[in-house]
Amino acid sequence: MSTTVMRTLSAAAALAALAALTPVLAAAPAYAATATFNDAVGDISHSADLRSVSVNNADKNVRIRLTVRDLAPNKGVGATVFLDTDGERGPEYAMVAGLTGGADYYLVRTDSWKLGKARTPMTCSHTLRLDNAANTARIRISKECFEAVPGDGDMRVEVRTSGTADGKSVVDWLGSARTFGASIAQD
Ligand SMILES: [Ca+2]
Ligand SMILES: [Ca+2]
Ligand SMILES: [Ca+2]
Repeated sequence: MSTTVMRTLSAAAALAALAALTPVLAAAPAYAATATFNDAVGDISHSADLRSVSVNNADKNVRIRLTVRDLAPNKGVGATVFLDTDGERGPEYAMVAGLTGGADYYLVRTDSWKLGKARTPMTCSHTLRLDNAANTARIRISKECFEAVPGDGDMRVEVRTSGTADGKSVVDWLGSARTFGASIAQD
């Protein structure tokens, strides 16, 4: 092999190495206006198996996209999205959604991971859209829903999906149960 060819090859190898590095560098900041959190595949054996959660923390709305294994209308999948708006332990709000057919959903204030007590659904602007083919649910919550808190609008999110198998309830938490992901800065 001639010296020229060797040089060309090593330059190409260097470029390939750089190209391989770039996505890693781009994905490095965990603290950004948009963040994606992946959950284990197959940690529950149910259509509700949560795959990923993307959060866009914009000025007027927070948008959360959930991807599960199978969102076909007859699968009986539900989800609860817990929101931390004050940077302190525990959620302040939760959006509870049936991800099936009629897609009933509501947003409540909470001071706990348990939503068992009677709650009054909030009337501020929030929506849920399902894409059965893509197995995604897209949630939008207006920032007007949240009480003004000290800080600059950073948010943390935890998600629990749920379903029923053989008469028993199964749940899948995003990452560790009752643990928020990295804080997401507002745009
Ligand atoms: Ca999962
Ligand atoms: Ca909190
Ligand atoms: Ca999980």
